[in-house]
Amino acid sequence: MTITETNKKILDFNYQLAAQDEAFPTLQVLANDGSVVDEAALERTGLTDDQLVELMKHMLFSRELDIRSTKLAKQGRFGFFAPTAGQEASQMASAFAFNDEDWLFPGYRDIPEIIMKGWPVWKAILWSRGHVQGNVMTTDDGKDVHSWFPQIIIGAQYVEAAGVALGLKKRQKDAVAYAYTGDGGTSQGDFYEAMNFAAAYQANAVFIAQNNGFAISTPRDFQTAAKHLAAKGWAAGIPSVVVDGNDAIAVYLAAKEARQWAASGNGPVLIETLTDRLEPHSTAGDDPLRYRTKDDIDAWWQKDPLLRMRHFLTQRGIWNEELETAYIAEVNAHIDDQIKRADGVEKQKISDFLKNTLEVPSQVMQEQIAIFESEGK
Ligand SMILES: Cc1ncc(C[n+]2csc(CCOP(=O)(O)OP(=O)(O)O)c2C)c(N)n1
Ligand SMILES: [Mg+2]
Repeated sequence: MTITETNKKILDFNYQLAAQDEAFPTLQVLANDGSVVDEAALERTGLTDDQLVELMKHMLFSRELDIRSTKLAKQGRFGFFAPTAGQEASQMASAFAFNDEDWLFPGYRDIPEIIMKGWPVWKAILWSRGHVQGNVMTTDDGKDVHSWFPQIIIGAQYVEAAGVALGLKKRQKDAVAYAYTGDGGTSQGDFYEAMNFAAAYQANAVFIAQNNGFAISTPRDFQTAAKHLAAKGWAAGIPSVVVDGNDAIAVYLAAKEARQWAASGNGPVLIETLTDRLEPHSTAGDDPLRYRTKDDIDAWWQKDPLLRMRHFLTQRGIWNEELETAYIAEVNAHIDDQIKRADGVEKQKISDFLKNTLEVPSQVMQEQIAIFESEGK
């Protein structure tokens, strides 16, 4: 007698592990040299040449902000900053697929995505310095920016996004909540709870897990035995995709289709972007060479998402060095202007800081506020 094929497969644990690779192949549209590996997928994005250039500019802006922020932080002029170099496709190309009406739930590394929504750079600088004015989510024209503040508590923004996504669903809005976390974030309880909740209510959420291989110094394999972070979405019953996170076109396509799916009332989607953080974890002091090799970092620089996009657009005849140099100069002049603006804002008093911590200050805080105010601080 032989066991049935179905039962054999059920009990074949090696098969189960191997089957996960087949279930989660990597979405890719551009090869590393910028050539198109799937023309039909490129067409499916619906991106015009103007939009492709706009996306390239967003990615370049992000890289320049990263370079300047890192230098300014070393001079003590920018506060906390989490470097973004290497993640421009994962961040900017995904964010590019959402509308102003959609609600962004960023992590601390997702400052550029908020700026893409119209949050001025000077406010981002004040936020990095812990200034209360950096917590005002409006444009310079006074319009609301549909974004929450960069979340420091790993994974917590997923729970917040699930709640807002349910609200959008109940109000029948053509809008979604889109949330970012890292590979480390997918090991948190909040990550699972949020996806489970959002899926149970078929809420309008798009969850993006940026797998950059490390949670500070902890490699991804030490954090979870899951072969694909995307598999965690299947456990919640939601469509989940793995994308080449350094391929801006593939990331955009996945995000655009996920948004369409979620906004149409079909429930959430999880997108895992495979990418790399080319620089230290933050400006607060981190030496990547204590937990990864220079060869590994150098190899990822060869897969820089900007190189790939630059080659692609140049081959298409819509981008060149001259345009890039001019745009970079423009961005840096803007950043200079925004730093001056942030520096010109009146310093926050210690008493103001305490007043802004809790809606109703505790007895002890009230006493502290009175003491600092009496000293003019
Ligand atoms: C709940 C919680 N635990 C621990 C930390 C400390 N911490 C800050 S960043 C970080 C790593 C997060 O890694 P990942 O989610 O992969 O994001 P990445 O920094 O790589 O973008 C940790 C553990 C925190 N901020 N919040
Ligand atoms: Mg990470």
